[in-house]
Amino acid sequence: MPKRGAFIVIEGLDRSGKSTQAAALLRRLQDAQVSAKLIKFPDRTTPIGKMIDAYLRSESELDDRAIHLLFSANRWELASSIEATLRSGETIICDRYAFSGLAFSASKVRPGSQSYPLLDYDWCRTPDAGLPAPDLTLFLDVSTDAAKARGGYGEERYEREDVQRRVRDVFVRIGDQVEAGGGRWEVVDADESEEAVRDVIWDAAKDLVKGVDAPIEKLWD
Ligand code: Z5A
Ligand code: MG
Repeated sequence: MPKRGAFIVIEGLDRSGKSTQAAALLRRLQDAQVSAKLIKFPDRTTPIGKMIDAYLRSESELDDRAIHLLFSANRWELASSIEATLRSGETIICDRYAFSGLAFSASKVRPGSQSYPLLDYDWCRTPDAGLPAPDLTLFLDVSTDAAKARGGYGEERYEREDVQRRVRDVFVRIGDQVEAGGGRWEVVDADESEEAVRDVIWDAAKDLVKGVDAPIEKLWD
């Protein structure tokens, strides 16, 4: 039976270099004649994505549960096309996925509190259960100082130091849970130069992109 494509997710904090590295990995795969495409969440082009975009730019206000479900719906819009692409033998590089959804929502705190969660972690996880599960997630771990020194930090809703710190804590919890469930979660030091990060990512992905024999797993199954 022919192998299917690999599903590779790049996650991380704000300005950790996800989009830069996702594009670099795509170029490298194309140079190596590997059939691959790049997708990104949120996909701000769909009707749901446009609502998300307005929220992130603080042009609209939405209930915290409602925006969480919209982010998830934005992934479900593409779920069957992700599966079809992988089955056709094409590899997918995905710039942010359900783990961002969980990390950003579950790190929200109640007004006036620094630590009391607004939304329950398991409640936040549930809407994405059953989506195609990644074969590999690369978590780009960046320090606040390095992120702040990079362009564009602070322009959107969640780009604040206290928020990013809490988000990182939830990402660590998610990584542990992914690994406990048999998934692959690799932490990459994203304070390093663009080239150094590129090499680490290639090392982690190079065998996988030759094709995958195993069936597509379901997230949080
Ligand atoms: N969000 C959510 O709440 N729920 C969800 O379900 C999902 C997302 C999917 C928008 O995401 C927000 O949505 C995000 C999470 C939330 N909020 N926050 N924070 P987005 O993906 O659209 O955000 P973005 O605008 O693409 O920013 P970003 O992803 O945070 O940036 P990045 O992709 O990680 O970084 P970059 O664009 O590749 O690089 C940033 C700059 O740094 C750029 O000038 C690069 O040239 C430079 N760079 C990159 N790598 C390096 C290294 N290694 N050294 C030095 N400079 C570098
Ligand atoms: Mg990006």
